[in-house]
Amino acid sequence: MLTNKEQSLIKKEETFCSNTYHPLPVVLERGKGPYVWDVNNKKYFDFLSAYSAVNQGHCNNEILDVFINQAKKLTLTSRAFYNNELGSSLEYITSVFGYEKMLPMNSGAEAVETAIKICRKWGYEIKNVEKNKAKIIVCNGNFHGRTTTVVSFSSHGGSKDNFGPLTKGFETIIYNDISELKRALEKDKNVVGFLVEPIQGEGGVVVPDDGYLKQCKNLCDKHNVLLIADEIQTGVCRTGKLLASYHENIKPDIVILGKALAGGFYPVSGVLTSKEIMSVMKVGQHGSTFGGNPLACVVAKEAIRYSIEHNLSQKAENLGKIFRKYINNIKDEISIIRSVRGKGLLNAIVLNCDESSNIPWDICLKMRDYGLLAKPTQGNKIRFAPPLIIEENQLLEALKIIEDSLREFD
Ligand code: IF1
Repeated sequence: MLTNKEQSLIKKEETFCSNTYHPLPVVLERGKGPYVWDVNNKKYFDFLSAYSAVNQGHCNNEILDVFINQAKKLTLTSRAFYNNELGSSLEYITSVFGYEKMLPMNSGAEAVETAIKICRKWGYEIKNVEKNKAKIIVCNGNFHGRTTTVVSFSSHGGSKDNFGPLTKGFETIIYNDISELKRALEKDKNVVGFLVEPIQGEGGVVVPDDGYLKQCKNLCDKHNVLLIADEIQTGVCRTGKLLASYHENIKPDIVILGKALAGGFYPVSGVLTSKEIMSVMKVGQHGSTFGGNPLACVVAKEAIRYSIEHNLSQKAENLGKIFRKYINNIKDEISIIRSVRGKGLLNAIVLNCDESSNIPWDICLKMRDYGLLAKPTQGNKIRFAPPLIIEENQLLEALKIIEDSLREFD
């Protein structure tokens, strides 16, 4: 039961905000580490982490210090002037990820848009594709954001219907089927890029077969096509490596980062690539008022430094194994569990119910009552993605809540 306070806050949000979401009924007020508290001071494990944006934990102290110090000094200059933080922050971030250049933006969708622009321009100016013929291959079940161009190649009707006319120049292939990519590359010499998520998040945590990305990279190289990895959700240690691409030892031509790049303090995104590819972008051809501002720069630098120094990749790798093993162990006793899948701490439990069932939602309500927040995705799946700073004993406590909740739906 919701308290009067919660009901009135929910009502206010529904009245004054656009109604494009269906939130779980819980009203949050503060967070620390892996926990959030609601307006009644009830504590929860946060197993969504703002869709993997708070990998470093809520209100991370070390990022907070940097954030406050910079906020007192200088927050925004625009790129009309130089600022003292942009160069050194990008020097650090590019060196950590092994790229030469970064184009800083704010939201994830903007960075995807930016990568598409860079890729197309590279196609015309370096690959010499005929004017206005450049094509980018994308995957069925993708999620890359909400802008008009990005929804143009979404496979999800609700994200694109009645937002047309849509942007042309994209072809959708089946994810995790290398023969599809091979066919698409062989049939059209105007392909300039392949945009792919190393693990599909919104697709329901779809982990491709081992070797898929590696084969994609080889095919792209063979056809002189840029492999663009959308690591907005999978990047920054979430899947057990700094980038999910590292699981297959590949270096995408372009990497897109967002979300945890700034630990939840600030919207910071960016496109990483080589000097050669980035060189197609010239003065006046792209920009953003906020992109590359000094506050964003120091926060991103600190968020990455923190993630590396605290070995969040290794933590995600180890704890992810514990998570999947625990669920696999109880799977046979609890018939509502069909399977568990994921990498690192990006996991989903697939439920034995159909995609239109209310059971996933009801399980999330039950977990909420027991003190854990997560949300259904793609009908019959629930995504579990806690902050990576969660301790093993905390994870075991959370797993008990998940188990107890699932048992009630057996
Ligand atoms: C919503 C999902 C997650 C992303 C990838 C780009 C973006 C996202 C791989 C765009 C954003 C979000 C946004 C949020 C829901 C959400 C989501 F459920 F839809 F799939 F995370 F799992 N590439 N993902 O996952 O980044 O512009 O939002 O900063 O739009 O409702 P953004």
